[in-house]
Amino acid sequence: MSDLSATDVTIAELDAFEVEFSRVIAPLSDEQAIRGAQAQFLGKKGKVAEAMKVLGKLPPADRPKVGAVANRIKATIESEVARRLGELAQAAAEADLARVVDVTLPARPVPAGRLHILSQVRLEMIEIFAELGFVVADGPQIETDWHNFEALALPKDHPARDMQDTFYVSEDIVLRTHTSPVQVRTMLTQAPPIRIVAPGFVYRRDDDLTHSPMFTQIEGLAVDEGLSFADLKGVLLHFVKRFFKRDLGIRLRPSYFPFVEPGAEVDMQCVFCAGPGSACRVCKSTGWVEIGGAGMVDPDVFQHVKIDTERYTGFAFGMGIERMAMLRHDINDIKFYYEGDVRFLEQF
Ligand code: FA5
Repeated sequence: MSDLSATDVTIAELDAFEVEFSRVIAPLSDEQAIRGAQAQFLGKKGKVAEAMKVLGKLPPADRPKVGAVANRIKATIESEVARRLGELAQAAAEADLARVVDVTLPARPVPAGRLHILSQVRLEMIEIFAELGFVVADGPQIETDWHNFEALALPKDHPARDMQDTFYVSEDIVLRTHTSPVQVRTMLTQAPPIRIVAPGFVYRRDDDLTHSPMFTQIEGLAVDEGLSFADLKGVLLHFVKRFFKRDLGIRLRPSYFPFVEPGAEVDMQCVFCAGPGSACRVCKSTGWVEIGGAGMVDPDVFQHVKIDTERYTGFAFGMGIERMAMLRHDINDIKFYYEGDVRFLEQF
């Protein structure tokens, strides 16, 4: 056997650390112990450092070779430590998962937003009228006195103005008290035939269980040659049957709105009781509930918007959307709509 040089001995010693380290680390199963083993070999006073102390005594030409072996051993040990720590972390994560997640449990519902009940009802109403050829029209909520009242045959100091107690912004500007000014705006900008529905917020000094200072109405207007009261009744009857998905009747009670002639209050059969006589808090045992106003467009209004009264007739109607939603879903206080309580809103 030839004599081994000091260089060969050092390299053999370093090589042996690789095997030794594998043996030391194999049974270890926690991070601290593994880090300890790493320090035992690679620490400042570790085995590799100790072995490298002889470097200064080796022939200068051999030193790079020994250094390279030392670096390789260092890299091998470090990568082995990283691999083992990775395995430990993975096993810990899996154990955690197995403990926390029972995949057989039913899923928790994810809370999802939805349309407000008034929006749902508004869209449904629009859809039913759209089937009859009505398109949506819009108008401002801050409205001129002229559009809201005067053009609708309600001149200043007309007693019927008191029917809708008004929020005035200035002498000539109001928060619209109904959606009827959209009739005026539409007729000023479109020639007949006209068929529109106009949903939107309106404002009145009004506040009780079924009345709110801000609420929503939907207006309907049709102007064409030969339209009659029978057409109005047909549209409203169709709407009520479609909206409540029941064969309900309507009745038109003579009433006064200055912008229609003849004018009527629209009643529908009560959805909550078996008719007159049964104890019902909604219709107060009459069997009928009021849902809005309607009538034939007054020639006075046509004159304001310059539509030929000889050639055209028209009908109009206006309903409260809160009211329709109350009847549809048995809601007994109008404030529920506006309070934003999710326990209420989630029911729809
Ligand atoms: C009107 O506002 C008329 N512009 C309707 C109309 C249009 C008549 C076209 C003729 C032709 P009225 O004031 O009755 O009418 O209101 C209509 C509906 O709005 C009522 O039936 C009711 O359902 C609803 N309503 C009225 N005031 C309030 C309020 N303060 N809060 C909630 N809903 C209301």
